[in-house]
Amino acid sequence: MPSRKTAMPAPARRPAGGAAPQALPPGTGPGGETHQTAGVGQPLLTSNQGLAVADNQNSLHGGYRGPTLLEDFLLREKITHFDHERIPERIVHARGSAAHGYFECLRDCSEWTKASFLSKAKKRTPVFTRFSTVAGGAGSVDTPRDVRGFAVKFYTDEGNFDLVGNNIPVFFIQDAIKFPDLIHAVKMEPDRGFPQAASAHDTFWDFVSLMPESLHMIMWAMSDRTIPRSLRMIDGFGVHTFRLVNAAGDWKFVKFHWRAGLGVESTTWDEAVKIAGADSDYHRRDLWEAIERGDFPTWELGLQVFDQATADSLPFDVLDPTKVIPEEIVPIEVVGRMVLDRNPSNFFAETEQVAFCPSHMVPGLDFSNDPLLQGRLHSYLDTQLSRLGTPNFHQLPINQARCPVTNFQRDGQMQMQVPTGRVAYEPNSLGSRLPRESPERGFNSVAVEETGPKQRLRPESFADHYSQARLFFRSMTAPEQGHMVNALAFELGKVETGAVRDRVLSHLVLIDETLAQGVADKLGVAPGSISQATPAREPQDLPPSPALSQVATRAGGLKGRHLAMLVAEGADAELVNTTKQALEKARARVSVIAAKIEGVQLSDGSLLKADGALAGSPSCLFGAVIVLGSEAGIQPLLGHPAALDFLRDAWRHLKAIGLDAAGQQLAQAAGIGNDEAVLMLTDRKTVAKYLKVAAAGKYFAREGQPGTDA
Ligand code: HDE
Repeated sequence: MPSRKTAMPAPARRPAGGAAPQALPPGTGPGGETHQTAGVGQPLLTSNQGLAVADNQNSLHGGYRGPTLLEDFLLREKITHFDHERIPERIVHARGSAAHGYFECLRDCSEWTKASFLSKAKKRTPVFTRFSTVAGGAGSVDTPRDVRGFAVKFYTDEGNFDLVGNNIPVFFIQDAIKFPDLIHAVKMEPDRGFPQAASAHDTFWDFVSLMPESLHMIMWAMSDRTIPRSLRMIDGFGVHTFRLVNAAGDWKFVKFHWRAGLGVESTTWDEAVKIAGADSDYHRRDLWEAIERGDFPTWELGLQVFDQATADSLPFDVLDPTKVIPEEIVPIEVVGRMVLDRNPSNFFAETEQVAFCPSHMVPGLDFSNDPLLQGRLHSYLDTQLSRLGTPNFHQLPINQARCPVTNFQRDGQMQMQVPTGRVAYEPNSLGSRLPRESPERGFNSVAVEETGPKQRLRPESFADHYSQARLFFRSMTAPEQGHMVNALAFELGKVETGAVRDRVLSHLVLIDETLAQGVADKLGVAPGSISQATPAREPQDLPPSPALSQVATRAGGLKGRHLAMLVAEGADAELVNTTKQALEKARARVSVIAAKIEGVQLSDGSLLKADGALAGSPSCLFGAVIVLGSEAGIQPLLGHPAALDFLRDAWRHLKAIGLDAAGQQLAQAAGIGNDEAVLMLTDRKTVAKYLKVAAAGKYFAREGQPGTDA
């Protein structure tokens, strides 16, 4: 039973002006709020010292309407805790969303590695995976054009292994010493504090135009990979070359790949921009809701394993993180899968406090000499000290290893354990059952030989900055190439300094003439006026790698996709139900959108509840759309800007559009065109046809038609 109480024993308030106190209505606080007190068996609200709190509504005042007293230790404890609720956000990858799950090994990998989590089929290892954007702050939107972080903490029975990767297999720079410069260039410009979460500004393009090693990554960044539809629809990559080591001590090189079970899917640029306004938490919400409804996202873990001889035969250096090894050269072996099946219980305690470090390693894996990786081995431990404030960050529940942690490290801020005994050093002879090193089971670095002078240099083998940028561009399908041209033109169109734009063009022309010309046209740069940069090494034509194209490799299907049915009053009940059932059978998620959130009445008089009101549910939020209504019911929507934009945007964003006769009236009013992805829905058969078209994803053949982005 809620019990209400007033703030003061004397239920009276003296209005300003000194008039007589007025009685408060019984059961309300002075602000009219209601609150509960503890009933039998209910937990008590306490202070952080366990003291039961009698009144959580009012601070302690000296006298009736008097000042708040310094004595109010409960007020001070609560406010002080609140004042310190934030910890420094990550300097990069501040905006993130995460989930728990497991990694399941699918095959015995002991020929390559002794890592226990890869030792036998069906072995499961718990994981916590955090996805992120790079440039924006923690409160920034989910859908800027940006690389996505893809960090997986494996809680293995031999200690934690963190695979801290991205959704793009290469990186902007080759040496860790350039990272602060890269990040300063892409973040908000320091004098003005904008733009937030955007690379489309002078300092970023100034930097990259002076650093041609970034060009391959720029090609990826300007592709559709950086505007994903969902975090469930991104691939992940370890980026660097690592090593696998087996029980005999033999090692091979390895590159890690995560492949999204749903395939890779992206929005268009205009869609991403509109989503940012319609739902700035779009990706976070999508991941959370999918897991809540049991639609667990999955990824395959693939390995590209190769030896030194293969590495030596490649026309680039495998230690250079700006290069991929095409799968056509070294195939990807699938060795496991990851399933994310549980949302965090507390965003701060888990998603915010999780501390990833590429230096968190397990026996059976080892680093390579990639100079970017080597720098990361320092940076992450250091940053955790600054963010979490103590070398004991590993004791936070989300960071704790799931195997025993026993050593002689002691004390420090926020020590949460109570170590016992007098021995806190090693070697020792005074205790029993104390932890001891193990040459057999412990982590051993591969004893590779290193020789040569100590010097600051970039190896000659890192000098080709254009060939793989070209390889990437030429491996894309025509629509993907078009999107890259548009993206570059958009970004450079935001650059104020002409010399920076020209310098970027001077690199693009070395990558591919049509790319450079396409961008130049959109910028209004006269043909023939593009100068050419001088490459450190002449680019080569490498064989294209169709596996790099997300369009060419799209598997199709509606599973896990979110579709919208905009339903107007009086829509045919049978058609609505048939369509909804067919979509659900295809394992899509369907949201009913109506002009009013309470829903609509269908032709048979039944009430169809809406999942979203039209005003807050623009079509950019969905993968494909349907509009159903009736002659009378559609009328109010024909002049409704949100309804017209619903279809105009669905058309512009290349979506499959299903319409009944009323829907067609709306389409006409919206002025959208007609093509093979705009389908008339009348019955089960036409619905089945629509499903097939929608399952194919975006209808790129529409691009260039009026109302779409050319
Ligand atoms: Fe990171 N990076 N990074 N990075 N990075 C951080 O660590 C850094 C790099 C990546 O969800 C920071 O805990 C340096 C490559 C992800 O918590 C910081 C260099 C790749 C995440 C840091 C790189 C990444 C981070 C910031 C160049 C892909 C988010 C907060 C040598 C392989 C992890 C933190 C999460 C986070 C430094 C380059 C991926 C500052 C110095 C390459 C996914 O330590």
